[in-house]
Amino acid sequence: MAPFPTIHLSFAEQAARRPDKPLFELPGGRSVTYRETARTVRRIAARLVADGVRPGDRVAMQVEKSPEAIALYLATLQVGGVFLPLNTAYTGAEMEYFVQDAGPRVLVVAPERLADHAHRADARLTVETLGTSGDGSLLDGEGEHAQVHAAEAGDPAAILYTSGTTGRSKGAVLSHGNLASNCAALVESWRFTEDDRLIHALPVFHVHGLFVAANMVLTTGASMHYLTKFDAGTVLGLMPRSTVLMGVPTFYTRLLAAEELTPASCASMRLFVSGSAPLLASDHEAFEARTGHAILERYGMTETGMNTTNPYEGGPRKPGTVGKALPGTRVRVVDAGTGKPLPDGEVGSIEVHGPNVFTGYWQMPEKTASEFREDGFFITGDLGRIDEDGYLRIVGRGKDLVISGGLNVYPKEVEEALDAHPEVLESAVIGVPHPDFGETVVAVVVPAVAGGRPEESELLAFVAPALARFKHPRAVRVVESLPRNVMGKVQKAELRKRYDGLFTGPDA
Ligand code: MCA
Ligand code: AMP
Repeated sequence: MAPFPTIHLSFAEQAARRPDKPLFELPGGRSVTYRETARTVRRIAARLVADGVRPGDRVAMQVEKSPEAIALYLATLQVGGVFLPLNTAYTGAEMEYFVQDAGPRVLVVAPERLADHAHRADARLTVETLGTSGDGSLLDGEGEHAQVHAAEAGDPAAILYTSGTTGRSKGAVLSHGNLASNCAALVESWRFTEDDRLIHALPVFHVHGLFVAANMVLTTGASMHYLTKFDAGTVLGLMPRSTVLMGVPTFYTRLLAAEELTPASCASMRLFVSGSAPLLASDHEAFEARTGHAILERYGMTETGMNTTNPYEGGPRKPGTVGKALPGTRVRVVDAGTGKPLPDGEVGSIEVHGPNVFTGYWQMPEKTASEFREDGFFITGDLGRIDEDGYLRIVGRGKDLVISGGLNVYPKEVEEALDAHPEVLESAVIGVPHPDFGETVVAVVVPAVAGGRPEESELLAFVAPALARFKHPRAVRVVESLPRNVMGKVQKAELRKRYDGLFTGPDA
């Protein structure tokens, strides 16, 4: 029987077919071919095996974006390991939790952060380094490991942590089947081919940059302009040599602010994709008016990969909607209480089913069970309705979550950090509209002593060691008390209304 076509195998097939084709096009004109990447993958695989990685072992990575980081991902899949990418913004306290919880066999960090992590090394964990210029202990050896672990569709391929609305972060375990099937559905839906040249300006430690953007390139034999971060000027400069851009809404807000965005600058582009957070209908319309391109909006989640997409062809890309289910995936809107499907047009809980849906939360069987219906549908926590054309519209979130520039911030985590300050009695953290990040984090704080005035700078310095920078409140407001309903629950909707114009109103 033929082995299951994992992302690694599909990449290896492309590398054999077009060894001299550039896979990564880097700033400054350097490129890295499929052959070179395949060799780096085999070298890293040899190192991982020497470090004791066996099928099912976790390989954690917290490094800056580089071609070698992608090679590490592929090498982990090759040897049957479970890839665990971590945001470079995570602090020591956050890293401590992930390493303890996931128990990786290998932790790969940036050379300059080795001192922060060296103490973790013991008989069960090897700490390796990987820099951005081909440096680091991971690349010390010249030996290559050619053997490929024959993974089954249901075997774990990756763990991605998503914060929880209560308590600890949960590791979403994604299988080889999840990654491969979702990638194939996107390649088909967006007509992605070897002729595409993708502008890759997303981080590679989340689903969007790794399992959507990079996987599609790796498995089709396409090329990517591989940027360490998003910069509107750089992206505009690359567009005449590119065909596709995938980004979060902030990319498009920033591109719209640039005069150079014209039909001529987009002449060779065939597709602009947006996701991870709601794209303003006004930005969608403005982009089309400026360039002639209707941005294609799609909807996904860490636990499910991509669920729905607006059409590539055969129908309009409707502003404010996320389109229809991808091939093989089913999406429904139900009454959150009873789980019964609702008629089109009514707002309810969005649920999904399909080969894209994850296998469960790492070592949390009860939490996993509580997020699935008996018939196997996953409860996303998003609220939506199906419109008159059968397109899904996301109208809100059942979960308490802020999405800032495409990055998720769970208010509970920020509130716990603030509440630990001696001058704080309690806090409520909310998301308010922001012109650049879509939404941003605002903290509303009640002082421990009536009339007290905890300093904003002091509170921000206090939470800094516990929270990655993107989770920090962009404003702190001190109030006498928080608005509560009769049940004593803090009314965040009321707070959101009160501070709605903080960054976008007339006084912003
Ligand atoms: C950077 N900062 C942020 C964010 N990013 N603060 C809040 N929210 C953010 N998203 C901080 C920086 O640390 C810096 O702090 C300050 O804000 C300004 O940084 P700037 O240079 O403007 O930021 P940037 O480097 O240009 O980054 C903005 C960005 C980036 C391009 C929007 O955050 C980004 O690439 N986001 C994409 C994230 C992503 O891939 N999400 C997909 C998750 P200081 O003031 O101290 O200097 S996957 C997902 O959601 C699902 C599955 C899906 O559907 O895709
Ligand atoms: P995460 O699991 O961190 O990747 O975040 C997933 C969440 O991002 C989803 O549950 C949605 O709330 C949100 N999301 C992703 N794509 C979109 C979109 N196109 N429109 C609105 N929300 C989105």
